[in-house]
Amino acid sequence: MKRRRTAALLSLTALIGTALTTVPAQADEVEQVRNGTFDTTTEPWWTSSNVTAGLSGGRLCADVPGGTANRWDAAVGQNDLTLVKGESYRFSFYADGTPADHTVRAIVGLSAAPYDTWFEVSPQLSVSGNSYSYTFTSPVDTTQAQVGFQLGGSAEPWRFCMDDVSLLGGVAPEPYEPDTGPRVRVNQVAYLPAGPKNATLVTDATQRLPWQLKNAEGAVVARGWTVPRGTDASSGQNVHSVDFGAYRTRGKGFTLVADGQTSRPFDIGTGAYDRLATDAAKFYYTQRSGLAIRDDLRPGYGRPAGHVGVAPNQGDTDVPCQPGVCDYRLDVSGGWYDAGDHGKYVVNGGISVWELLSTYERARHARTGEVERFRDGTLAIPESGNKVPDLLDEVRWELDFLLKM
Ligand SMILES: [Ca+2]
Ligand SMILES: [Ca+2]
Repeated sequence: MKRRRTAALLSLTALIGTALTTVPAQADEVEQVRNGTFDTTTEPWWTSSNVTAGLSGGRLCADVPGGTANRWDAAVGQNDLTLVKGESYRFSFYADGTPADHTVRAIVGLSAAPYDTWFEVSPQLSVSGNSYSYTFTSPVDTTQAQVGFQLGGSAEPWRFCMDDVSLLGGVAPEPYEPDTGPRVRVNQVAYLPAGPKNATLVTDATQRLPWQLKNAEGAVVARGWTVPRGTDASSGQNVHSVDFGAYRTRGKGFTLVADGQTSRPFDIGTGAYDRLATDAAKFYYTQRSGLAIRDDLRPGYGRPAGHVGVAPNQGDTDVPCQPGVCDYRLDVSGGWYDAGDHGKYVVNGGISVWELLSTYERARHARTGEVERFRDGTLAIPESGNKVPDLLDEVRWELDFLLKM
């Protein structure tokens, strides 16, 4: 037995030796960025004409004006970098922003029209600063590459600082390893006390395994056996299911333990979904076109009015027909955006109007309806306080648009 193990070890060593000698020689890591450390100068970095940049504490700091529309309306960058197709690069930099929570769009792209972008990230910056590092593979051969830091799109002026900007060639790509959490997958929002309670265990095991449900103090409150289910077609993983629906006690911070893994904590209770209907109804206000969205009503989502005949959005107040179909023009401002692409559709909007009006009708007339949930003042919209139920105010915004079409 001992001799056989020794033989196995020897052959493994031989295999490793073979593998090491066949790894291709790696290209040298070469720095592509010039003066990324800003020791004595900001040369050869450029700025857009509306940005003032200078040295500050060994960093490049840029004062960015407020009131620009697009990310690329204010920028700092360096041109004339060389990229080799198929080569991997590590793009890294330090950055900070004042006040907090501004984002920078950092790109590697073409410095001339059509300004192709080959790599981009948009980290949110802190006042105290962070270091960022990414790898990507160049899809092109070029001597006209640019490293750019796009700073525009802010209503308010702010200050951006960066240091240790690096674009290192010849770097092996880092394998992508997503963090999918513990292999015991649960509903992390909450389970309803009287409802079904299912979880999934990702495992190589083919036979059933024991599971334990623990409360927040770590005490086992229920136990059972998993049910092997084979390979899940969509994920390609071998899975077992866990059914702990018989446990109906409310509480916070439960965990499910199986196969040596502990799930993320979860709750069993009724409160987790109470806000869902109201939050869903409040969503429509943020989609309104032709109206400034108030940040005091939707913190973090405030923005100027869109599509009111003002640059950069020229449309909606004087829209011609498709040529050859009709010859009139319409003011079709207002309504709800269908999605982030700012499309507005009669069919999609009509379905939404119908659903919201049905919701209101059901709340008024159904035996389990709660009309108070949509009364005036419930949705935090500009019409809250006008003595009209807020759900009807919101529907009216789209109905007025539909009548213009
Ligand atoms: Ca420096
Ligand atoms: Ca109202």
